Amino acid sequence: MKQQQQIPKPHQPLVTHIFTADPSAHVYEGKIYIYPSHDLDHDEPSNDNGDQYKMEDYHVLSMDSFDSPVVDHGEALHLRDIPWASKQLWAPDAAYKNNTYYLFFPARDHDDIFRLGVATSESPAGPFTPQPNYMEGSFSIDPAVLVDDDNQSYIYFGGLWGGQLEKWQTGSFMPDAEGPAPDQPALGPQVALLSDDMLSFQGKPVEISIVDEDGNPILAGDEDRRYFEGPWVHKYNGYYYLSYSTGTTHKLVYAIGKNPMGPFTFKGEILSPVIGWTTHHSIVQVEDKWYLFYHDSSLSEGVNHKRCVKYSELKYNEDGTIQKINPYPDAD
Ligand code: FUB
Repeated sequence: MKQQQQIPKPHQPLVTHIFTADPSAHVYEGKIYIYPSHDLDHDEPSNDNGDQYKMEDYHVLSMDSFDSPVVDHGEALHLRDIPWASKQLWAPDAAYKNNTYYLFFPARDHDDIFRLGVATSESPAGPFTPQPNYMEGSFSIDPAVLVDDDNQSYIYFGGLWGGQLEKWQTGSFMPDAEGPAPDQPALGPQVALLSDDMLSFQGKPVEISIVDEDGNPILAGDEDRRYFEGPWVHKYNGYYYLSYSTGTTHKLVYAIGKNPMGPFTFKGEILSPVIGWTTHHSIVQVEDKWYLFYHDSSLSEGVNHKRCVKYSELKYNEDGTIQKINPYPDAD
């Protein structure tokens, strides 16, 4: 059911009537649409596998502008309607092409393996109709889709630990596989070309390389810079910006490249750690300004799996680097 909420303020929860996380923001039909995860309100224990993130559905949020109330468009897709999925509808993203809105999402299949699915709608607010099977060749979590200026679409994905990325290093699912040693190159996110109809991978996904200023790969032990989860790619001044979460060090960071498939050169931090363990974001241009959408656990006073989505303006320096954002400016 559609519900109107308050006018949002920067660095404050967009909505407070449900717990939300992992916001993917886009401008569609002249409005700002946000595709978050919907955290369930429960008090079960947490673990490193992320079992506490038990999400079962998606709600789409929108606002006409940053001076307008947020609208919750109600349930846009539910686990019960996805034949291949068994649990955990984690961080989604949306894309528009072919006069159709696509919702890309991860979930565990009936073998408990994370896969990526896609659902379609005629409206950016949904409801979305899922494809009967997961995307062939997909694995892990956190899909983010870039429709490039030439109309080629790319899907970025992957997350460590509960997101199972370590388990796919051989190309098959190895349930006991661990990540690289600290002095070895870190695992990067994966990228695949999407087919013209956006419903399948075009070829096999490849791993993205993230390097330092000298061209050396970021190492697995470099937890302030190495990729953990939550990829997002946007374009600014002709460059591709890959931003992501560092997980264990709780930062949002970014790297820049000339090619959407990488390599990307590490540049710096976008957002300092927030209240709660996870940090996850998207970056979107609205008219002539840029915005970061992110989440923290302030609405539940720090419960990791009861999060709330927020926004902040994002500014670039003249050299194209991003100015680091303090998520709690009012506390200074
Ligand atoms: O919301 C569940 C998981 O937590 C997401 O998929 C990750 O990016 C992290 O935010």
